[in-house]
Amino acid sequence: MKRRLVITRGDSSKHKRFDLGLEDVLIPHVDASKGAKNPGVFLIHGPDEHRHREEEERLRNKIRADHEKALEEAKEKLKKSREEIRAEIQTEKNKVVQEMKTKEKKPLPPVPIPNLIGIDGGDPEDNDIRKKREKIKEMMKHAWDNYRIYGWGHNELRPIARKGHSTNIFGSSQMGATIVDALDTLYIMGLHDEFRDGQKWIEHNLDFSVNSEVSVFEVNIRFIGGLLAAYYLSGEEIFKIKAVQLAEKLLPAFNTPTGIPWAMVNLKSGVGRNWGWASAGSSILAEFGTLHMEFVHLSYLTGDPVYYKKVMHIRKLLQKMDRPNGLYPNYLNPRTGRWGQYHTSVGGLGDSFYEYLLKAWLMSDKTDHEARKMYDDAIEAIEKHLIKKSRGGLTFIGEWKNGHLEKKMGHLACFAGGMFALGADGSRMDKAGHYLELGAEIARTCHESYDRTALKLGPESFKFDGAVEAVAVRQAEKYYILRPEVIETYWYLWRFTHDPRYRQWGWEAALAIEKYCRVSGGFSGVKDVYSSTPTHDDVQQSFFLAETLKYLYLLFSSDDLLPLDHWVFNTEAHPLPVLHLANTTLSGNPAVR
Ligand code: DMJ
Repeated sequence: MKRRLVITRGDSSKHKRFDLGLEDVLIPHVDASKGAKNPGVFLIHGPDEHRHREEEERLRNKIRADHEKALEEAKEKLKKSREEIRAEIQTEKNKVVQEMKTKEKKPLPPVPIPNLIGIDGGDPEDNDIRKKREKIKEMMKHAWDNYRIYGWGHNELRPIARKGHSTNIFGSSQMGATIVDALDTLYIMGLHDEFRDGQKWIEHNLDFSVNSEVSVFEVNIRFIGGLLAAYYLSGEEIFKIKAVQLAEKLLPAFNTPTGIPWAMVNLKSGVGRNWGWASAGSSILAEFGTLHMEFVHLSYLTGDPVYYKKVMHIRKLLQKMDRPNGLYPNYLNPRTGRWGQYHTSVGGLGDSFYEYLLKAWLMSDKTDHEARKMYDDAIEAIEKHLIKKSRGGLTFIGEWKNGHLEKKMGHLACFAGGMFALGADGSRMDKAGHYLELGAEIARTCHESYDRTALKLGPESFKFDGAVEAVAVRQAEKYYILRPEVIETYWYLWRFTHDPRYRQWGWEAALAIEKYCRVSGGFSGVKDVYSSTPTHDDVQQSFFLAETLKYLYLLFSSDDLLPLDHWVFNTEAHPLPVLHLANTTLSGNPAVR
């Protein structure tokens, strides 16, 4: 069936013209009369006590009803014999394989590439800044060259053992994650020989017909994001082709009763499942909520609305759900469409979902008002319930767990400083100044978490508890794995304020990485940032090349390199161009295909 997806500007009534092909998702009716105690109760703050008690009661009843329903389903399942369950799984598998086989193979249509502005250059005028930028480029060379020698084709590098490394997110095959993740950083740094080397490997070796179970989220942000960015920057068709091939392999992950994708999918069989550790078989908000940017670009480049429909379906479903205190819980069951454990965080498990709401709006040339509204609503609830000031005056973002606020902030949550700054312009009731200030406060807190360590590198998470401020308490939280979020926030704040402190803080971090993480075979994470004699974890993460070094390089570049009104960075720092879609189809071609 030929379909046309029309994106219109401004007038929200015209949004009805979107042909999303959405299926109705039934959110179960809750019988509030059934009772018994339930542990997952929320504390609700505010002036109207009575209303809050009612709300609390309603939530209790809902949680109770959800639990009862889940119990019933489990009982039903147990009634079936092992053979019946096996047969059901096999039927599902066959269906997926069949769908994949019969899928029509279409050549990719030529589409006009959006206006690509600022894809190279960025030479700073100041000599000192130029030298710093050169140093970051040298660090990139060191990371890449050692991966090239000791880890080529493997997903990541063990810089001390000098061999390849991988984790379960990449599945069991060698997919060259570091190559794909690093390409655009190489490109903007002008490391063209290295870029071409990577391109050749992708052309000849990157194969997705492997019997390997990968993380849908990770593969999307690192591989599809990385390939799309490399395509836009270089114009080399091979990257687009590979991105689309891989995306097709991810589609079976969406074959769930609700359309909320599984966390993992087997690239060969198409069979999906969720992480065993995720609450009650749930999918994770930051995973299924971090597909939008890449999937919209895939539909744009292929003219095939399938990708767009998948992510818009997720959005529609989320819009229909109840949100306790306006907050999105991190877990959602893809079979039942019900929330799992009520845990909300702006760090791990939640983070990039919020980021992608904002970036969907930015990427649509600020025409996707629905996404902007969801972002504004979400951050208002976050600010009300999760953002607090410590005794010492540091603003932090806590986590909402089982009805109370845990005063703990993850390194991952530090990206939010940049997000608040990026979303300041266009904020509701013109609170731009407020959000820029909030972003700056988060940047200061995260800088403190670095400054209060022996290595001047931040821990994985830090607490605010009495006299403890921005410091990790448990041994298991003291590591630094070359993560980018704090530097990412410095960069956004630098772009919006040009306050020299952000370059200074970024440089402090770069020097600390150089001093404590650099080894002769590359760069390694460290196990305890409070110990002045660091122990290395012997992993050079692919995001170190994709994000940490890219954000540092941009921090010491002039603003005309990848300007933010033309580019939107995905959550793995892969730049994708703003799509000016008004009065055109998603394929970029005004004609119906
Ligand atoms: C990256 O893979 C992405 O930034 C993701 O969104 C979460 N964190 C890692 C790096 O820390």
